[in-house]
Amino acid sequence: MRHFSQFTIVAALMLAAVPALAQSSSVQVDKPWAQATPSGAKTGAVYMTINNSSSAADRLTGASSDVASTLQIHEMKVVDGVMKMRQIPGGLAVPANGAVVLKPGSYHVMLIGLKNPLKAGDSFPLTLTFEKAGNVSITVPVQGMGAKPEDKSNSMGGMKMN
Ligand SMILES: [Cu+2]
Repeated sequence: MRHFSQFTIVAALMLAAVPALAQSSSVQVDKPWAQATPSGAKTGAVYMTINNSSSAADRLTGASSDVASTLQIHEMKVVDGVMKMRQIPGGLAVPANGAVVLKPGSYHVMLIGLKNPLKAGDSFPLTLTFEKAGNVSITVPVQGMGAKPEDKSNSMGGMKMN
């Protein structure tokens, strides 16, 4: 029955591949982190790298988390010599087969109306909403004030898909 057993192995391999396909998403979030905030602070910021493995561009249109009353997608720009930040109209573009980096002094997810200060060593859940990829839930670790993300070796931060 050699022929039959070879078929069985092939069928088993095909079945094993199904769960992996079901969980794949075009958007993956790498190294999310938030900066610790001083006590009394009402705002904070979240940074990350968003990778898009799809051949179609996507767009980060919103975010939600229990740690703050409002979350906005912001950019920072120097206008007339002054660093200003504003909400990005229509959301943040994530290029096809590319990535966008959210980092201090640039793009970030703004936490407005923080309920408690963000303490280094803590982490909190956050859900990102993409135009095409839908909701992506991540866990955001909080790093000390002045922390550089390159110095830390945070893993995927407990990423999972909705
Ligand atoms: Cu901001």
